[in-house]
Amino acid sequence: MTILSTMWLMPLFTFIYVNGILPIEATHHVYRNLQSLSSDDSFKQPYRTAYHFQPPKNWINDPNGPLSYKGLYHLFYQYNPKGAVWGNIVWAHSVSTDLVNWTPLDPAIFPSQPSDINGCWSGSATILHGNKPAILYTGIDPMNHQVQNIAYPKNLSDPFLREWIKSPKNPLMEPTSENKINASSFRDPTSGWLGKDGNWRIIIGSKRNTRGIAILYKSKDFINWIKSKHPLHSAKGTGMWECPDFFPVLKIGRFGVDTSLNSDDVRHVLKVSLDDKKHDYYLIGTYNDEKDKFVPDKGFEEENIEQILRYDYGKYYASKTFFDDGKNRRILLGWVNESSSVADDIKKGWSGIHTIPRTIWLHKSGKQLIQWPVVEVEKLRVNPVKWPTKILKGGELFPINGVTAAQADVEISFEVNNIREAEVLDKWTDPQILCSQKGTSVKSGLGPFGLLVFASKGLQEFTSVFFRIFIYQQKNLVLFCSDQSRSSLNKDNDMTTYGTFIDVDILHEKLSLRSLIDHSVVESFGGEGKACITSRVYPTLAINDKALIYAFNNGTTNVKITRLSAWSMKKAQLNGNL
Ligand code: DQQ
Repeated sequence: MTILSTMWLMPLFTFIYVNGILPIEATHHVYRNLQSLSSDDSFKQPYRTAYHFQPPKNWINDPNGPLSYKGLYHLFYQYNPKGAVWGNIVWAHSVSTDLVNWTPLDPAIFPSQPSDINGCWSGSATILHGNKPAILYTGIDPMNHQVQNIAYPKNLSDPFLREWIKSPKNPLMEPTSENKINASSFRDPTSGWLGKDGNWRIIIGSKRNTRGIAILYKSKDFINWIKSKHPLHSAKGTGMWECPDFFPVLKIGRFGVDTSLNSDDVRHVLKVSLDDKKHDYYLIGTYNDEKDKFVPDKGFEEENIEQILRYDYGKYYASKTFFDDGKNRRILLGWVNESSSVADDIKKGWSGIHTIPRTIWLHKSGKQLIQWPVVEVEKLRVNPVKWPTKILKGGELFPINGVTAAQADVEISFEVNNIREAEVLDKWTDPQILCSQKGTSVKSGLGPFGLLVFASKGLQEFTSVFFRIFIYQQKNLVLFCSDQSRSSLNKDNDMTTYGTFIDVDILHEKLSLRSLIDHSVVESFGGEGKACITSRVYPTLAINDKALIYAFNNGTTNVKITRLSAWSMKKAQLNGNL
């Protein structure tokens, strides 16, 4: 039996009563009795990641305030210093020179003044004039109201930015009866951007009834903030907008740009983490900085939610970008929650990892973003394995030998010729449902073909990441899936199959897949970064050197592997691996 089924389970949006005063609306499951429970030290640790970010123990969630300063990357993150479930939240802090190897520092921001005494929740960093970083974050006050605070580095000549001091003017923004902001739905300030009028702007996530809102504030000095009459954007029926992010992307090219840039050369991206769906959705559109309005090309109100773009179609939430001015790129960081039971998280003593930081840019079509693991992660690659071009006949399965299969980076590309063999799809179906209905075992004309990872010798366990080609309305439609349904003999895990359609023209392009495999995570990039799916899996047999990887084709028609490159991955320095 899992703790999920015990009396400690409280529903999402739980109202907890602190000191008998007012409730906190929590966005995470709240298990009061487990918040300070230490782990079972005898538990073997097959699921700790070797190169995906995680601290040595305890719970983590959202990446906060990423920034680059004096040659160092700073990552802050929501952290429970006392246990493996959400609670006691502080801003933990790590630094890196390459976004791959991380050194831990002491927590940067923790409850210390009335305006954050009940918690230091998510927020963002902004580099102010004179290269001075500032952090805006949500504090939970003694009334359990969500308010916005500022903190500055104590010593700007310390590149580690170890100590942060809070303004005595906190809170800078708070819900009042005049501004009619909902005190339990007012959180996660973005990085600031400068308008042409010289004023800073930020947005803060909120909701009114079920309308999700990006509340806009403006300021001349980053201290005194005035709420704008109109939000930057809002959409009915979307619920609470957590961790909004708003930034420009160049119309052409891969370089990132400063968050304040607005010109004819850029489009703008608004990302919101929908609390009701627990997914990160993004809209591409135009930002008019005179009217302070963002108009998406395709918005939540015009489209079905399944047709709104997501950063990742797997387990992924509360992401945030920052502009890396040293390398002129925009970097995206995201939180990947566990898919194991709370009882198992308590046993292993930790919960939550981050994805490999991804560089993002606008695809030349202007219709979607492209994401690719930062190039620095390739420093971990060793012992390359390469295949010559290979035909993969229907029903064939080839082991990819020579790599440490539980800790690997695999790139594979397929060429598909007999397009007319593809299955006809009569009506549009939610791709995630299509992936789980058809899974890995249902054969079709073209597909499934792809990779089996974390496979045990007898295939009692495997996770498959694959493509399946359909003909829909006389055109090819490519389905990209990550099927966890056979990933573990331990059935206490969430084994939901994930999937999305992917915009690849298979008549003229190869169909590529890259998977970053790391003990309990498979982070996959389809179509050269057009779609990402991150899965958490907990095999019981296919662990460490017992894990295998295969290329497979379970369709009836041959496909050609035009490229297979695989590497074992070295361990990164992750705050002291256990
Ligand atoms: N996590 C934080 C909130 C945010 C949520 C609390 C998103 O600030 O809205 O840990 O995961």
